[in-house]
Amino acid sequence: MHTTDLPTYQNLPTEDQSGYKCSWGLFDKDGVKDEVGTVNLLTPEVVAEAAKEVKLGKSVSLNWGLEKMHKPFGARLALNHKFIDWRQKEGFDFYCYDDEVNVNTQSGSQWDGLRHWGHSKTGLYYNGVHHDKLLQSGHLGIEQWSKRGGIVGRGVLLDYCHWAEKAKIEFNPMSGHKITIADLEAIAKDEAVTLQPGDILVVRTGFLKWYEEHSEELREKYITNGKAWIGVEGSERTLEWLWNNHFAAVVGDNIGFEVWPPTAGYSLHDHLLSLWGMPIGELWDLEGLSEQCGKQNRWSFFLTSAPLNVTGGYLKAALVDANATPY
Ligand code: UVW
Repeated sequence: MHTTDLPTYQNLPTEDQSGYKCSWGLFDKDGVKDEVGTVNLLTPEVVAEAAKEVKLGKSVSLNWGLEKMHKPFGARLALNHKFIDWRQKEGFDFYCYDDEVNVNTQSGSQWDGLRHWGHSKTGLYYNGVHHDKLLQSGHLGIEQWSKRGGIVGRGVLLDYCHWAEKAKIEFNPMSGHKITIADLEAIAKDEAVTLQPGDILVVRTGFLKWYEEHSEELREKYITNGKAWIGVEGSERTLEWLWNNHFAAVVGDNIGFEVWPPTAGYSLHDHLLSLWGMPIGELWDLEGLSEQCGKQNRWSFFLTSAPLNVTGGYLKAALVDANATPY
């Protein structure tokens, strides 16, 4: 479906059980249920247009070090990294090491896939698959995004952290500090960017910067055992704005993109992942990108990402190998 054919937020159908606006069925084709959600908006035309963002050909990695989050929130597994020395193996005389990595994919830069989150009230995942049937169904596996060529398009960085510092707005990333749509609109104006349908919205909150600048003790207090983080506010206005801009995906440098704890009824995970099929990128390293965009005073770029290619199964989310090419 082309973005011009999409209904406005007000005209989206209402999902029967949750009572909320929902995109299920919009991207179905020839009677086949859609598996990739708003990634459908990354059409060849949108990608070709996005490639025009490349001016100088310099790229910035958005992939935070896998080993960085030492003690993740919610007792999620941190990186366990093993080296395999082939010299120790019987019958081989290579000089060679392999790596084995074991990690909860939510503990680092990742996309929340459509199998990660069902609606809190109904247990329904994108396009109506129930939690209890999901793993047997084979639907909504992260590999579907790989099959269509990964996630590639025009990224736009709305740099809240940079803007707030400039405007002398004090905020604590380890609190339920809400980034509102009025803030995001003010930032877009300040950066002189015009949002386009099919854009990948990238919001730098300052969460990851805080992490890098604080001790293990404070990280443990406010993240491992934390209860509140900075993020985008959940509200009717937020839903309307995110949908009506027809973003293909959203990304943050924080744990959940949205503020935590979420506002009752307005969990963006519920609405974006379950009701719209919109990927949420989390814990992306936006520090280098912010620096480069600031230097050039140019806040849009060509963004490529290769989600972890593992077929359905029990996978909740994808590691991300993402780069932005702002120059
Ligand atoms: C939160 O924990 C807020 O989100 P996720 O499960 O996507 O990390």
